[in-house]
Amino acid sequence: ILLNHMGSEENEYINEQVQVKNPNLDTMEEDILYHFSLSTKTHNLPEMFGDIKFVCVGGSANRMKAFAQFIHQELKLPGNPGDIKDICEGTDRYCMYKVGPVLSISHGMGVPSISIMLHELIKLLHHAQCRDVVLFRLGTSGGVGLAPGTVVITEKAVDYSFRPQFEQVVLGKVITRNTELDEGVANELLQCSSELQTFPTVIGNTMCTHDFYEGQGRLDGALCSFSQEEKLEYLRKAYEAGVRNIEMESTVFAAMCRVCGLKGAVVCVALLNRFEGDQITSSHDVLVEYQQRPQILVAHFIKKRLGYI
Ligand code: R2B
Ligand code: URA
Repeated sequence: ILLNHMGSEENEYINEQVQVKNPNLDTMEEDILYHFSLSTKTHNLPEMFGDIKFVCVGGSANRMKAFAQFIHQELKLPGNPGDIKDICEGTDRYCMYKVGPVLSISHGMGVPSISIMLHELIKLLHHAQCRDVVLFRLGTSGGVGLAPGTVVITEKAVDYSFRPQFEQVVLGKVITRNTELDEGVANELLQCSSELQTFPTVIGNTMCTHDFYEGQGRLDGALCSFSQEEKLEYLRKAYEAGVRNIEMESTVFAAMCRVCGLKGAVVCVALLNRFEGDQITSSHDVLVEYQQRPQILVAHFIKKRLGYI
């Protein structure tokens, strides 16, 4: 049953088990997680994934492999971080690495790509009977009035008109879901950044768009139908609505976490200040260092939660 008013599927966090909201799954003899190349018949999901407590997702396959190797070092786990194997090697849609209680998965670019991954991830965590899972998106973004390299912890994921909601078309009708993220996890992450004191970090709203160019008000795409002044006016309005960065996955991420009883957080580094320009002009090395910042922050959070610090 699909209910189409906001809040109708809200999870009450009574049972901390990861919840699917689909009665059809109970009657299926096998569930094939096609884009992961995993299935409930061919894989023992509780044995493979039952101990997962932290799931970190991010756009790029290489970056999520690097994160898996980094967290392996940080948690001082036995074995060689270079030997970590891609659990989804049977497909090249997404990659997945497991390091102790941490799962690192790539999701590609944009809402459709991450939402397919999240459907299969949430089913995987459900089939594996995981409990008390925290899900992080570690990403890149365009900053709105922030110095490049600033890390933004998302308070609310908002749409193109700065509303905290995600619209999905289901059977030809629009369903709207709330996109507020877990306040406790966001504050804990901010606390981690003040302990680290290695890069500027803020809490703010994150605008999610369906395009990198026109959708984010860039003047440098193959198409552009607005003026520089119109662009700046839109960014100013976004800033006034509390938006501090722009990316392409946060609303569906937040909406799906909320409905399924997962505590979710979005941590993205700003690669540039969109008031200053549209092109990403920093050197490769600077960009690599920026992209490590959300990883360092979330690794600190995980180490604290596990009692390493
Ligand atoms: C941030 O970076 C990507 C676009 O360059 C997109 O996946 C996002 O959200
Ligand atoms: N990712 C985005 O979606 N936008 C930017 O400006 C930079 C990275």
